[in-house]
Formats: sequence, C-alpha cells, structure tokens
Amino acid sequence: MTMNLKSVILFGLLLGTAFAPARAETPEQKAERMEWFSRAKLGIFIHWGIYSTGKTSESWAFHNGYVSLDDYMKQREEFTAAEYDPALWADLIAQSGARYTVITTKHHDGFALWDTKAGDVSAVKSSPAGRDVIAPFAEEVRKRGVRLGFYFSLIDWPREDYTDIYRAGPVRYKIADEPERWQHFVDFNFAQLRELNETWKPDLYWFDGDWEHSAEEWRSKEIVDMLRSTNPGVIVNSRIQGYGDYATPELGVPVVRPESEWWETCMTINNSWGYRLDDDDYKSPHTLLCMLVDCIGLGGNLLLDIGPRADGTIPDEQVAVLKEFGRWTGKHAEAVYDTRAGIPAGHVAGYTSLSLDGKTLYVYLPYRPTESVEVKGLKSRIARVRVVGTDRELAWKQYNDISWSEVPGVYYIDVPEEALDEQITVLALDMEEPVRLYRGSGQILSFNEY
Ligand code: JFZ
Repeated sequence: MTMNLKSVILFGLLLGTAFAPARAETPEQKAERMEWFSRAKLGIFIHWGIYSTGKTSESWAFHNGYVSLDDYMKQREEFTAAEYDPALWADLIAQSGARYTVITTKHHDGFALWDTKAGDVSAVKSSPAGRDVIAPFAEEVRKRGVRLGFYFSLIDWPREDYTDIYRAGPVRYKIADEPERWQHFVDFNFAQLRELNETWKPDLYWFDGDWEHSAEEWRSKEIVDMLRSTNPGVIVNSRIQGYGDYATPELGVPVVRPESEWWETCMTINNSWGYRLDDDDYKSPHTLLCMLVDCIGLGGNLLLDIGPRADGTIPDEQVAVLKEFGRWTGKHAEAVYDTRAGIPAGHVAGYTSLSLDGKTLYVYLPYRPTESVEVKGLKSRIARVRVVGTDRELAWKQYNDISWSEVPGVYYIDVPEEALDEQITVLALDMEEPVRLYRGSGQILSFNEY
C-alpha cells in the first residue's frame, strides 16, 4: 500500500493524539470550573494556629526576630481548642452569606491543623488540642453547602530541610549544594498535600509563600497536576509561581478593574490575620461592606479574614461583623450573587454592578443621599427603579433629554429617608434593554429646537 499525503497526515495526527499529554483545558472548560467562584463574591478566611494565643503575629514574629523560635513554638501549649465548636463556626460562615471559606491548614511555622502522617508538628501530636481540627470543620462546612478552601503555606521555616532566601541570619543551605536535602522537603510538601487532597478533595487551595522559591524549586506544575489528577475541579489561587487560576491583588481593593477575569482581594477584619490581644482596631461593618461591593463592582470576590482564639472561641467583634454581613447579604442577595462587574466610575456617585443579562444596573449607595441620586451617560432607558430587598419603587425624572443629541439626558432618582438601609442602600435600575453607555466628552449643539 502506498501512503499518499493525506494518509501520512492522518497517521501523524493519530500518533500525535496517542502520545500527546493530557489536553490543555479550553477557555470554556475553565469558565465552567470557575463558575461557582465567580458567583460566590464573599468568602471567609480563617487564620488559626499556635499564634492564636494572641501574643504574636502568625509565623512572622520568629522569622523577623521579635521572639525566638523556641518561645514562638511554646505557644502550641496553649492551643487547646477547648471551646472549639465547628458547627457554630460553619453556621456563622454560612449565615454571613459567604459561599466559600478558606482555613489555614498550615502556616509558615509548619504547625499542621490536621492529623498529618507526613510530619511530627501538628494539632494532634504537638498541642493539648490532641485532635484533628480540620476534619470536623470540613464536615460542618460542607453540610451547609459552603465550598471548602485550604490555605497551605509552601514555606515551612522551622524545618531543617527547608531553606529560604530572606532569613535574618546565614542561609541554612543552598539548594544547588544539597539538592537531596531540598528534595526531601519537596517530598514532605507533596506528602502533606496528598493527604489533604485525598482526604477532603477541597474546592480550592490558597497557596502562600511562593515568593521564596521558583516554580521549578517548588515543583509548582507537578503540585497542581498532582492535585488535579484526583480532584479535577479544584481551583488554585495565584500564589504558586504562575500556575494558579485567579489573581490576588495586593494591598486591598484595586482601583481599576483587574485584567484577570477572576480575582479575589483578601482582607483583615482589623489589622491582623490571626487573633491579637492588642489589636482592637476593628473595621466597621460599613467599611467592610463597602469593600465587598467595591469588589463586586470590579468583578471580583472579597475574602474576609477572621482570627479565632487558641481555645476556639471567636471574638464578639468578629461575630458581630459576620452577623451584619449576613443581614445585609440576605436582604440584598439579588444584587450580590448573580451579578457581574458594573459600569466604569463617573456615571453615578456609588459602586455599581450589572445583572447577568445586563438589563439591571445595581447602584450601591454607601452614603445617605440628599434629595436625589444623579445617573448620567445612560443611553438605554430606565423602565423602573426599585429599592433592593424591599417592595418599594422610586420616582425619577430626566433632565436634558434632547432627542437629536447623542448625549443622553441625566436621571435624578428620588431616594427618601425611609428607603435607606442602615449600611448600604441598593437601587435596581431595570432598563428597557441591556445597559448601553455614553462615554464621550460632550457634544457641541449647533441649534436649539425651541
Ligand atoms: C501572607 C502571609 O505571609 C501572611 O502571614 C498571611 O497569611 C497572609 C494572608 O498571606 O502574606 C501576604 C502575602 C502576599 C500578600 C499579602 C499578604 N499580597 O500579595 O498582598
């Protein structure tokens, strides 16, 4: 049989398919995998570990030399989890309106909160808690339909087989000099991750500390491939040297919309990640809700952090914030979950988002308006204005609606005192068609029609 060009190509294609590595995900497949995340909007982050005595910062205290490693690690004697009530934690999280939660399974200090077989430093083996505190949390969270995320520090500073680049003293060792020693550490990280992945198949991993080594050194690609091989839908944050699924903007809520389609801002509830005895500088529910709607309006999520105490109790101030979040997100659910990024700033004094069909413009008012709220540059016409979470409709009027001008008239919506929410009032502007905007800088009118 002679092979013509066609059959050569066909044969080549068949060979290629047989030997090609697992096919890369298409953008549609990724969008499907990210679906729950893009609708979640709010997650609750939990920093819990031996630092939850409140006496030191999480891990950084010994790294930066504020306390010795020994004194820092002694805090494990106070990690009792005596009042730990995972059902209560899960209730508070679910009631806050969060659709996912991310808990520290291990911070940079290496203290594992689950019953790890791969190492000796854990809540089970090295603290009076004497038990796996992740297992019951995972169960209670899932019972309530909340997605489960694991924070995992790639860094493990105290380990002798770990080496880092920023330590105050001499560098422990160079990977190039002792590749087997580093490999031993990498094997340990893999073993721990395999335990977490196989036991709980979490919905999300929140890696941290990637800045100390390259993707090659961490084996980032292999880590993600390993996790996906038995947990294919899992979502991975960005802090794993280039192999993550979404962006984590630094230092708070971004000012302009991030380029990444999926992103999340993590935020402290006061000024600390873990519980601190000396930090009572709590952000108010109003401030934190503004951050939430700011994230929603820019197309991202807010991951709000709480820091329970070493005994498992959650400080009252933190509980109060979660409860107020619950009241507000419950009342305004329509304008929280099934929304996408809003319109650019400048059209209205407030944050905005859009319904998925683009026909409703949500306006979040972080202030009490005087008389009316002005909305300009809307080419599509308003059909109705509602106050979300109530059955109230609002009156509006339009000025300067000149039929032959491409510059649309300006809307003024009456917002009476009685319509206001204690925190953030949300207006729903139902439009006659999907929102279209005028984005110009004005037009010179050459004649008047009157
Ligand atoms: C890391 C940790 O070092 C810290 O202790 C805490 O767990 C926090 C959530 O994550 O610190 C970072 C790292 C990167 C950024 C912020 C805090 N960042 O990119 O904005």
